[in-house]
Amino acid sequence: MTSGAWFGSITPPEPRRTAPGPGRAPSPASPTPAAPRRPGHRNDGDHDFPAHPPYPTRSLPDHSHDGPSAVSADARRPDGSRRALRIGLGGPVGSGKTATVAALCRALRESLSLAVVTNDIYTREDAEFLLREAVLPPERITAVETGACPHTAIRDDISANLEAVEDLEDEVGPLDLILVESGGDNLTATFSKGLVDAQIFVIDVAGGDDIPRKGGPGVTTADLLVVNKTDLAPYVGSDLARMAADVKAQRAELPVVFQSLRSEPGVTDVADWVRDRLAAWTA
Ligand SMILES: Nc1nc2c(ncn2[C@@H]2O[C@H](COP(=O)(O)OP(=O)(O)OP(=O)(O)O)[C@@H](O)[C@H]2O)c(=O)[nH]1
Ligand SMILES: [Mg+2]
Repeated sequence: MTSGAWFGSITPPEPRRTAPGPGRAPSPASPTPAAPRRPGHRNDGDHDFPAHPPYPTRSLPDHSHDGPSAVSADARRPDGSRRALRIGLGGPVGSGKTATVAALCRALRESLSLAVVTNDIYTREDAEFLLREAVLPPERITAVETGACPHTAIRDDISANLEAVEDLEDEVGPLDLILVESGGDNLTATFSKGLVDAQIFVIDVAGGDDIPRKGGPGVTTADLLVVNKTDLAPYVGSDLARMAADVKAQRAELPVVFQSLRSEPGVTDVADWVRDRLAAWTA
């Protein structure tokens, strides 16, 4: 492994974009008149919905890309050298992905050479946060503006993210590890195996202690599930024991970390997991 020095000046590079996105929608000059409500479908607190189930349920196609058709990213660079291990962090909006990335950078930057790609829909907020926090030198942090649903850029058209990780490795030199943070998305969002070698799915206790039970490919199949913000559990009435039992039922032996980044040991368990993955990658 190589070791990485780090410094802190902020000179943000230009963000990359995926295929031309819709851009930020202009604010309407006046509010759009509300569409007339259909009888029996009011959403004004006076619920008079018909008895369930008034609608058919059906399974939609599986977009998790975990099946045999998923491609594996080439582990070698064009010159034959081994490329960096790529780990994706996905999960709902505000669950603590950027905070986890920042904490991982602080925990690993002295012993590893690492870099980060962030994804935001219309901005580069997360990259700017990491730059402000000086978690890595600026040239090791780059942003992708997805301009569309975040899962599109990490699962369906991964070209902008692939270009970002490859450019980082070309420009910064040999890297041990690249963290790719997805924009916040829903429980179905997963990374293409053509983009990352392993994925961490970050949920938090404030999103509801029923989230693990609701499943979805992030919760059930991510290589590591992180249940973040455990410090908030008493304040939002989340039952951590119940969450742990639901996680066990959904993931069997796949690993899970319950963490709070507001107290010790913080990101230590996740950092250890990353080190283990890297050891397996370089073995
Ligand atoms: N109390 C508490 N707050 C946390 C913890 N981790 C993160 N936060 C806070 O939660 C908020 C959202 O964290 P982010 O890291 O920006 O979340 P994110 O998943 O990157 O959000 P998006 O990129 O917008 O989807 C911030 O105010 C963090 O400081 C934690 O363990 N405990
Ligand atoms: Mg973020």
